[in-house]
Amino acid sequence: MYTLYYFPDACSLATQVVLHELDQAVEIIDVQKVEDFSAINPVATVPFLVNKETGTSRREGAAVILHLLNKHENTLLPAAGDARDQAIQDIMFANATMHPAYSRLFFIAQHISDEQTQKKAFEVATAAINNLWQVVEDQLATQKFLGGDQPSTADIMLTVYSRWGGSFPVEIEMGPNTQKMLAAVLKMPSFERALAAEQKQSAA
Ligand SMILES: N[C@@H](CCC(=O)N[C@@H](CS)C(=O)NCC(=O)O)C(=O)O
Repeated sequence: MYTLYYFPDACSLATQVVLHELDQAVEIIDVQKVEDFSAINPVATVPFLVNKETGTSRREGAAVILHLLNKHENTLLPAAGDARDQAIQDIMFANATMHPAYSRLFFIAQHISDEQTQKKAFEVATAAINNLWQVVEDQLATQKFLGGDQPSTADIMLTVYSRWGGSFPVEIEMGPNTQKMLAAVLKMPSFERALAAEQKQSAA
């Protein structure tokens, strides 16, 4: 049994989806309802995962997900060889390259108030994001998902980030292969369940 600290619609949503894929029980806690989250996680970022049986905790999205995939039997991460290396590369691409590219949008909206400077910054950040989605599009030219025929962890992570662009005055461009991949991941029962759980918590 796990406790997952999350922020609605944030990258922690991917961790919750993975937990459902692994059939692991999870209680989710919205950090906005926690009085002093930095006392629990000094870095104050989500996802933050606590194993309720051992009391041990994990932070950093990619490390949290790899910890879960190494611990619980699954088909999301190939067991060995080149396929496993590629899957880990895809996870790191999502977490350490695409996520920070989107994070710039949040930073610009929060910290750049001059209209012209903000517009220019959004343009530069959007071009970088679109370039990364083109990399995804090219990788999906010969396969439905980044890992092959079935959704991989990286597909789940990218789908979570793809939902963020709508909150900003930017035109994010995704190719047809990417759009099909995202639509398929959005329909996964584990993804729908994770979204519903967050919505239920927010309403409570
Ligand atoms: N390197 C961290 C970054 C995670 C991250 O930026 N999470 C965002 C939500 S998507 C967050 O917690 N932001 C709040 C903050 O940075 O204070 C990870 O991969 O877990």
